[in-house]
Amino acid sequence: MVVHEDEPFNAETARGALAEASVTPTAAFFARNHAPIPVIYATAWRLRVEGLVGVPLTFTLDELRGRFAEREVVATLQCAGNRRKDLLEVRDIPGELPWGPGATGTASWRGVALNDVLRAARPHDEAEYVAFVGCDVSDETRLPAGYGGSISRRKAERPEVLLAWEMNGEPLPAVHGGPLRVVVPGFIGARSVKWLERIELRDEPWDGFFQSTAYRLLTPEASPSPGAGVPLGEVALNSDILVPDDGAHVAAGAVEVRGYAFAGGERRVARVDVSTDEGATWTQAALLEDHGRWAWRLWKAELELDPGPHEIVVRAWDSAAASQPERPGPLWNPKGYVNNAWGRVRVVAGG
Ligand SMILES: Nc1nc2c(c(=O)[nH]1)N[C@H]1C(S)=C(S)[C@@H](COP(=O)(O)O)O[C@H]1N2
Ligand SMILES: [Mo]
Repeated sequence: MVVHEDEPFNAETARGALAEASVTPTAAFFARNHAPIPVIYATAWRLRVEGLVGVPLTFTLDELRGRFAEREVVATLQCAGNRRKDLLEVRDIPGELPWGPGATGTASWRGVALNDVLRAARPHDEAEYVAFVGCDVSDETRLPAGYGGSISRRKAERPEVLLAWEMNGEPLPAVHGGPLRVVVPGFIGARSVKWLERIELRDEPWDGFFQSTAYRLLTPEASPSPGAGVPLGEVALNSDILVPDDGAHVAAGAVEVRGYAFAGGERRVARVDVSTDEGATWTQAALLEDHGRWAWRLWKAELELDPGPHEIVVRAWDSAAASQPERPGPLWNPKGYVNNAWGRVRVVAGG
């Protein structure tokens, strides 16, 4: 892993490790934390469901497991700051971590459908948003409030949105939100709130820092403030090259190129192309294992490289026939979110 910060712990998966399996091993899975990992005593932990509901509820983990049907979803999590590094080359973004392409990963998550729990609480009609609040407190907010975020009730009621206590068949590790986290497939990682303690049904989006001020897309000249810009939800279609590594020396001749492509929201990855001539000509990649609509696709392609330096680029297409912008420059924004430009690595082929 590439560790960006020890406290709070922030680390991404190295390119090569990410390419090894289409379900990322838990030990290699990126960690994005805005605050120190909270210490939670499982026996004292409770989940509360409240706000605009007819029946406020409180659960222990055993009660949650005993009362609702268990479900499993293979889903990709991706931080909105993934690949910020390329945006930083355009202009500095003080105070934000320089994520490469490894602030993403795919796991199988097991838990209960959020919707089953919501139904038990009988939400009022005007409850249009579902907010999630964890128990970690970040210095960034300058307020004694836990990390939180919200999604629309429409998304919250979909069967893929889980309250998960298991990751890749093991109890959810503390660093990934154990004992319980939300998993919102297709949405930016920030909405998959870890160390979940409270679900609040609301007639407005969550008003905490990480919904109102952070994780919003601003124009280059705007500055982050509550309500400014567009709140991020669905992940934008993106792809990158994982093998060979950026800066690698490879043998000239046939070179295997591998990477990922992820279409957020409800879209699917339809096609992936790679190029060694800046997109003048493209070679179509083969899509590997399909883990269903909420997971990325790893892909591979074979390219012929003459001796000398090369830049390999990748672009994906989604099921709505959308593709990716060529350059990160026009995507620059003050917090450095959503770099969905073509993936690029520079390699040197040896004769
Ligand atoms: N309580 C809490 N939940 C959180 C965060 C956090 O700092 N605190 N970080 C969010 C962000 S920005 C991302 S990208 C994902 C990362 O999940 P992971 O650390 O399991 O990879 O968790 C989200 N949930
Ligand atoms: Mo994130």
